[in-house]
Amino acid sequence: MKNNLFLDAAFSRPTERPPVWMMRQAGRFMPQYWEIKNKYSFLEMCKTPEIAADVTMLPVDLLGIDAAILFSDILVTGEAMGGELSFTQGVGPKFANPVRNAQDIDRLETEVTDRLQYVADAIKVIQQRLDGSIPLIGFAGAPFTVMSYLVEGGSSKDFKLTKLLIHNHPELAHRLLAKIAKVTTDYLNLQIAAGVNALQLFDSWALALSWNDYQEFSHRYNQDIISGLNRRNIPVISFCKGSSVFAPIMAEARPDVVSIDWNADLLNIKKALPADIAVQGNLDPHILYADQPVIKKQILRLFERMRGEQGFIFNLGHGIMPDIPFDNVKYAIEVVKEFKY
Ligand code: 1CP
Repeated sequence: MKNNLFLDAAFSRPTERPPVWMMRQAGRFMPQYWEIKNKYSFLEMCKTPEIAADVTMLPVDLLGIDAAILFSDILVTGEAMGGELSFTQGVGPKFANPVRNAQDIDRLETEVTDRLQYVADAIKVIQQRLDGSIPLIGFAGAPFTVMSYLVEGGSSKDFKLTKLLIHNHPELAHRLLAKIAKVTTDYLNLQIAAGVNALQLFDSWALALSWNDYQEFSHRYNQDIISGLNRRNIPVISFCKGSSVFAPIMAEARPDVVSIDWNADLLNIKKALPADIAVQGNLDPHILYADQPVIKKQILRLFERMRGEQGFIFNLGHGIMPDIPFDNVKYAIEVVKEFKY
């Protein structure tokens, strides 16, 4: 790898500056994304390896980040299991056949890696394009977060149906979570076999859970997935919103990196974790709406706080919002790249 900063930091080795990539870096805040999006549906983009590769490469070419992330979505596992998935502009993801009872759960299939072969094909095209310049991060949704979309039938603010399922019918929730976890483990191993250099597990909506429910309905399954990966030399990043609170539990699943939302002081979190677990984060993405001197000040404040620490990857506490100015994202990356420990 010509640029090893990301992998070094992920494995808690020293780096000359923090590496940088951003969640949702291959997306809607880029005018160039819309040039492609206006011609194809979102799922067509994901399922056509050349197009998925084109979009993956946008932030590589235009922003100069230290790691690329596969262009896809966390819900492709739910679709492969039998969910009728669509994405509508302004509405977001929808499953037309939500999973609400034992029959629905039993109908979901678990031997589905063939249906996800298009992702392996995209990874191969992307690696040809990257040509050893920077690492490629693959990813999947964590079972709890994917379950929430399957059960609600789409996005949710309060996860009411998902919570009713786990509280009234925990045995059904566990059956569903175990099925998703099996598919997710196979899917991430498929991505490793196809050539990704790192993996991130996205449990975006774990923050909806209490401490006990997080352990029972999220952490257990993430742990099963992480321990089932053929992960030699492939760092695994565990992300959730809620990580400011859940980080010590997340660390028990033994990822290489825990990705932290913006509520916590990153150094305090790092110090509370085992020394060989790196942290990723944790700028509030809303800072990227602010004036550029503010962006610079906030990034440098984080870096001063983390000075002297090994195992720190700069990222946002969650993804870039679609209406964040492109120039501000570009500026933030320049600020990171000028910094020296
Ligand atoms: O209409 C469009 O242009 C589609 C918008 C879009 C994009 C660009 C969606 C629909 N997904 C994506 C790409 C995507 N999603 C990536 C690509 C790589 C990157 O640049 O980071 C990744 C990693 C994801 C993961 C994802 N999808 C998550 C986890 C991360 C997070 O942001 O919390 C979640 C929760 C989703 C669901 C999803 N897919 C798309 C939308 C709009 C949503 C969120 C909807 C909601 O709020 O529930």
